[in-house]
Amino acid sequence: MPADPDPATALIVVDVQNDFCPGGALAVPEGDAVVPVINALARRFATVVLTQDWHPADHLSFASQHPGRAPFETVEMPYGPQVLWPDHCVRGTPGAALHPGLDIPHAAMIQRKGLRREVDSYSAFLEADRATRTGLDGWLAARGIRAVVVCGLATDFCVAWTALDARRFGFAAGVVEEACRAIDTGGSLARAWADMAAAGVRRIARAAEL
Ligand code: VGL
Ligand code: ZN
Repeated sequence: MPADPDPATALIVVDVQNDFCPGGALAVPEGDAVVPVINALARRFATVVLTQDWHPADHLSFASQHPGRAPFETVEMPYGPQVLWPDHCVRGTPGAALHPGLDIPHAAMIQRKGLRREVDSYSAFLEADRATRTGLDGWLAARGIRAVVVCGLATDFCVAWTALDARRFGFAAGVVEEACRAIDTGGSLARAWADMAAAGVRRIARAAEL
């Protein structure tokens, strides 16, 4: 059994929600396969944060809000390019609920994101306008956290953006590959790993290597 990460390292479990799992509105291939891996991983961390994609029903990241557009197309928003998605993780719906197999009773908080109609938020730290902070950076810093390990769904969107922003806010960051699954649209997965490498995010193939 590998040694536990030191207490200044937190685990961030990103968007392990029904809509990102098989049968969900924006199903990530094998998305539910991360659940047992993450349950075991979380037991090694004193500080665990969960995130939850939590959109209003008319969120502007939904293709349904853009007549003539289809899911996985890209549009220009005031803050830059935005991939359009199927309606997903509508706040309060079963699809937005955390996967029922997730078993992390000691998780300290749930960071919801994507609440404002006009602005998406892949990152748990900073919305897509790149200006609005969720407050997670301060929450972690106030608890003496200096490093984060990120896992969950999807590798190439919310996991990657969260890990990149962790670096931006001065945390050491790693991503556990076997505890993630990707959407991989338009080359997004390769780009995400390249961006993370450039930002100094550690790529950890297996939890046992932590
Ligand atoms: C996500 C697309 C849209 C994610 C969330 O959790 O990676 N991807 N909303
Ligand atoms: Zn979303």
